[in-house]
Amino acid sequence: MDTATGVHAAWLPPEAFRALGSHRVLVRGDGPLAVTVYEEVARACVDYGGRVGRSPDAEAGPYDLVFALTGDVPALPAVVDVRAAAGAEPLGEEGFVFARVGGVCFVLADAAAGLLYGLFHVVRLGGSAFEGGDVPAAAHRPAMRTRMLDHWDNLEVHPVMGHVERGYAGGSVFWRDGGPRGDLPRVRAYARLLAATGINAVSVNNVNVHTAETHLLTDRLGDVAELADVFRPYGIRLHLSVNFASPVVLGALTTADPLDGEVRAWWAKAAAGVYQAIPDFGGFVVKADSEGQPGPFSYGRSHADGANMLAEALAPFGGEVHWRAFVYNHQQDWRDRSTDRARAAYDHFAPQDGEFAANVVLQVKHGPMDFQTREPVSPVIAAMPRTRLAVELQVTQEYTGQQRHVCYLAPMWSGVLGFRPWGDGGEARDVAALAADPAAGGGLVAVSNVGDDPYWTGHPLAQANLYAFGRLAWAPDSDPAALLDEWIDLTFGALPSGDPAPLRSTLHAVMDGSWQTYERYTAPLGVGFMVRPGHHYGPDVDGYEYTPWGTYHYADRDGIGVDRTRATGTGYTGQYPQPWSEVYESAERCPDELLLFFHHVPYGHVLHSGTTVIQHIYDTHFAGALEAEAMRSRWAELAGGGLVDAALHTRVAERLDEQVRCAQEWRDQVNAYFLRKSGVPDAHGRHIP
Ligand code: GCW
Repeated sequence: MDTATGVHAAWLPPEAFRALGSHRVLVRGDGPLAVTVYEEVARACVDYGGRVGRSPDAEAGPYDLVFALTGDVPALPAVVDVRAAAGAEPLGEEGFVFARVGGVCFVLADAAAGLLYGLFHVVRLGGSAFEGGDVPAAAHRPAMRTRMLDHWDNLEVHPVMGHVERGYAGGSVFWRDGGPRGDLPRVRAYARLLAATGINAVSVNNVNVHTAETHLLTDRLGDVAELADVFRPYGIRLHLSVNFASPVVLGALTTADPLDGEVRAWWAKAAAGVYQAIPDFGGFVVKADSEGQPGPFSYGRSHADGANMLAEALAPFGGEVHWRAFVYNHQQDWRDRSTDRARAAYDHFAPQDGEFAANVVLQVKHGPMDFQTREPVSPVIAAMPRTRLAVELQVTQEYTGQQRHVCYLAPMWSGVLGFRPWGDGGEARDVAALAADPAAGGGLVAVSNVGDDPYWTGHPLAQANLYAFGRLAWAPDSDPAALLDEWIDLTFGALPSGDPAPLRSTLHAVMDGSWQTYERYTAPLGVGFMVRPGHHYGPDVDGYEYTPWGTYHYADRDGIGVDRTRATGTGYTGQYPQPWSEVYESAERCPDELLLFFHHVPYGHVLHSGTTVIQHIYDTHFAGALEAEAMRSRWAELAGGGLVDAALHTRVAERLDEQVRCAQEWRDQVNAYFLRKSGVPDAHGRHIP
């Protein structure tokens, strides 16, 4: 536990700074970010006996590591050719060059943010930064301009959704009892953890903006400014979720019509007020006309009308609108087979491509439904070349075990980011490239999994998801297993035993495949949901089957799945470009893991894997539950070995007990359900209740 905050140090324990803090370090540069770098190094030097200086005077003697801005002639070594390392592209506000020449390491950047990211690069390198021969200068730049975490935090405990909507790590780190929580050291520790992964934007309140939160925009702005002051030294810009009906809710006007002159003037004034309090404010996040939130539809206006009005208010100050594309009919009649929720975002937004202002970012969930364990990539991402798009992921584990189950999500995200909407031919760009595009990209966003829990994330191993998200936003082609190693090295690097190998192999065994294990014991073959309605934890196969939410599996005695084909179904497959529109259309060509998302097939349908759908359901559910047991046994072997802190070990062990129990519940409910529906026995004669 960190002594200043009383919470777990996560991936920045003092030991992670050992190498840095035991050398002679020069930190140049002015402004709050350079001061942050200096303070980080100074603290590490106090801990580990190194020395930090601000000016390269001869008396201070030689340095082992130099942080300097490229314009800083006195500190800049002629030996490092920054421009050659950077190549044709500028380093940018956040990029840096790292090199080692003649035994001295250099972190050089055009702006202080680059020094900050370079600092954490050196921290990740650990002792190896200072060992060996010369390292040629190499440029490091973030792939995504915006790397953002959204909090779904309420100011007070909501009667249904709690303090943090879909939060599984206690209360909010920002708010309590309707006002600021007041624990700024913890907020600072959080900002620091995020900066170390590369995050540069945070939104501090729920996208479902209730009354108290609506006031953050105006009379409660001071509370937001206070948080912005804490995030600023770590290069993180604050964003606010705003209520589209603010002009009405805050009592000033009788309409929130985006084309009304008074409404526009109201927002312009509100934005000016925000920038007066927070000059580097990032912008607004908006959930409009979605799940009951107000929006432009009430006034017969379009999403573009609504978003552009807010964009106009923010534009003079350089702010952006993150307008969410999560729009669908949540009051659907389940009897109506023609409405398909998966179609909704594309149907609403694709026709408006080109209509959004330059400072509007359309924030699109990675899949067409809602953060399920397995979904195809949203077709919206390829459908709007003239709109800036951000891809939204969910670090909080709403549908993936709610931080009671180990579910390392980086492999899933990596698959999303590497998906090529146009296949391998022609314009073979992947999702990451689209989100990162300098002109049309809006970056990568995720819903945070953090709360006021002493381990930040409830499940200590869920910290790895937060870490990996930030790193993937910086470098989307990172290998998820390598990111796990980074996280292990930083978090558990300084083991009392001195040998991280047994812990490392255990963590890989438990975590690497945990997302697929989770998939095996939950909803099969991409069909999704089957969770308990409302809170979304644990199995309930028909829980959403006869509800208005548009989340159905259509299982009957003969088969299961949603027919989303053009030929006989909802036509959703037509929202994809080639080749996927053809691949998904065909039950023969569709990848097994998405078969039931796209097709309704008989239980006897044979998968590419060679087994039938019904046998696949039995096999995966038996296997998934066994894998959960194996994860628990593997973790138990660490007990008492001194490789991890005893309290942390116990916390994980307890959660693994729950994971095993829940996985068995999933196995039994799903298998029993399909045995009863289909009447087809398990080919291996295993017990199905
Ligand atoms: O995943 C769903 C959640 C809602 C959430 C919504 C959204 C904030 O169940 O709780 O609301 O998505 O993304 O807006």
